[in-house]
Amino acid sequence: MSLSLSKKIVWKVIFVGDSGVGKTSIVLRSMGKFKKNTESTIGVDYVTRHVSENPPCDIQFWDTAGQERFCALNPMYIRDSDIQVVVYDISNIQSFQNISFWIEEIQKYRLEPRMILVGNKIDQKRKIQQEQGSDIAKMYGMDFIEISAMKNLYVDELIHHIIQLIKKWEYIQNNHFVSNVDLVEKTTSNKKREIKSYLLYC
Ligand SMILES: Nc1nc2c(ncn2[C@@H]2O[C@H](COP(=O)(O)OP(=O)(O)OP(=O)(O)O)[C@@H](O)[C@H]2O)c(=O)[nH]1
Ligand SMILES: [Mg+2]
Repeated sequence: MSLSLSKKIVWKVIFVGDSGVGKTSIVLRSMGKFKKNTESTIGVDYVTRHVSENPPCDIQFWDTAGQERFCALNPMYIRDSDIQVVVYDISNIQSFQNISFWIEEIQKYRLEPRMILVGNKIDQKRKIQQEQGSDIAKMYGMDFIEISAMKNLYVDELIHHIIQLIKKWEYIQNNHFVSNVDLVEKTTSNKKREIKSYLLYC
């Protein structure tokens, strides 16, 4: 086994969106947890998830504040991020209307962003149709998925998709990993087909 196979890389995934859309809840779910009464996030926090697939890496999920008064730090973390997840609440029209604000913030601070649009709270009465989310995602060239952090619906698919994106980049950046990545791609190809059916646009 070559030395570089044990190389550990940290990837940064940032979650942005209006206050109350469920960013903290999604980040907690990514670690297999859920808290019914989350406090509004002040500043920025992160959790780290270790991925053991070859090559192993750590993924940091950065949870930002949606409240305007706590947003001052967000640009610094957007600039430093590899993947940007924009979250809205499918039962909250305002949070959907504000998507463009969050996307523009990302575009302001991150050259060549890699953005994913997430409609959360699909367990709630819908005010935003799936096609509306998918149209916006298409317009900005984003991937799109609808989930429920509370009911744990499709959160695994979102996280799996993020991991696959990162693996693809590792493949491009470290082409000496070709054979290992091929292996991962092959073993996950069935799962990837499943995910495609949840990801409405990629
Ligand atoms: N019904 C439902 N409620 C959810 C879901 N996800 C989160 N919530 C609830 O929505 C509320 C806000 O969730 P948070 O995760 O704190 O929202 P946030 O985006 O982190 O908010 P800020 O930190 O203020 O930016 C909490 O009461 C959560 O329990 C979901 O999928 N469905
Ligand atoms: Mg929060």
